[in-house]
Amino acid sequence: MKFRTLIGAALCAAFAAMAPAQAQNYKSEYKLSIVVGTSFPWGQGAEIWSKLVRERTDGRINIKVYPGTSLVQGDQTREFTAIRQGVIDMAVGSTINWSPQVKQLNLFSLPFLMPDYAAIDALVQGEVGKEMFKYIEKAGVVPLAWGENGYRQLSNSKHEIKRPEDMKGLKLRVVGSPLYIDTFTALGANPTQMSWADAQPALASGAVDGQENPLSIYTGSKLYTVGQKYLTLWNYVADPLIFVVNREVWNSWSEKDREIVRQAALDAGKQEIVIARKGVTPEDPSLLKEIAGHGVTVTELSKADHEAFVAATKPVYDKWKKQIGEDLVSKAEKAIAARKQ
Ligand code: X2X
Repeated sequence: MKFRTLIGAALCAAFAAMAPAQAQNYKSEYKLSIVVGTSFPWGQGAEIWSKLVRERTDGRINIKVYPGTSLVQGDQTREFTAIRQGVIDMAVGSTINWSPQVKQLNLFSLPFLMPDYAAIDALVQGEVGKEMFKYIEKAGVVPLAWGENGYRQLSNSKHEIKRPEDMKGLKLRVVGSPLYIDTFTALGANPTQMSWADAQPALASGAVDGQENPLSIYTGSKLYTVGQKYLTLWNYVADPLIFVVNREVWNSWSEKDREIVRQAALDAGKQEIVIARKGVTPEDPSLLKEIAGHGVTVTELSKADHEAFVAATKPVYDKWKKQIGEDLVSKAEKAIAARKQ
């Protein structure tokens, strides 16, 4: 009895000695960056990840979500560099925003590459997704799981868009990859690149006529209240999200905690994709009904009109296929052709 107590006391002392050592390596708070707010599917994914990690590590890893890319003053194209440098510890980020640093991520922005959700899944959940993670690792950041922002649809304040001709001269805000400038220039529009933080006041003041974003962002930001009354559903690109951690932070965690954070990212990503697709699929168009209820003209393309957009952007696709890497793009095309529908 006495011997057992002694051993017990010794063990307690040993653990007590270890605990502060671990606590010293761990920060009291890990900063997680996202572009939009926590009410959006994207933000909910970040919150789910944080919550799962806190619960499963008994509070050892405490994540705080920073919306609005506030850790880089809203400049979302600098987010990836800030993660690499440790200004940001973790993020759930868009492939578009990180494409200036990881050029292969432009794959998802190739116009009309992914015709349906099965095509997105075939890429991110397959070999292409694995290869993409290697490029991100190589760029100095630890990728863990995929999520989804969604199919990006076109809105504007001027008139209905059915054909490329309808885009002529429209001043459109686009995200920070030169591929978007090329795509919208090819369509005859007048694209201008700005952060999402700057885009919202620019839309409200009429400094720009339109923008492109997933419907969850269009409705979540109430863009119909700033004159964005024409919405074209053209599914021209979709941006996946990626759950990542700064490499030094990753290395500072115990093996067990890394596994917890990875599994929590996979679980949160899976849940986030379900949330992101809610109301915007052919099976469940409830969000579209809500949008139309705000007096928005919602336009779906006929097959011929769709083909006109594909043809107008084909030179951009071909140019960027080379820049992204022909092998990678060909692999993606094959994965999509072979997808289960
Ligand atoms: O800036 C955008 O349009 C947004 C919010 O969708 C991204 O961060 C890619």
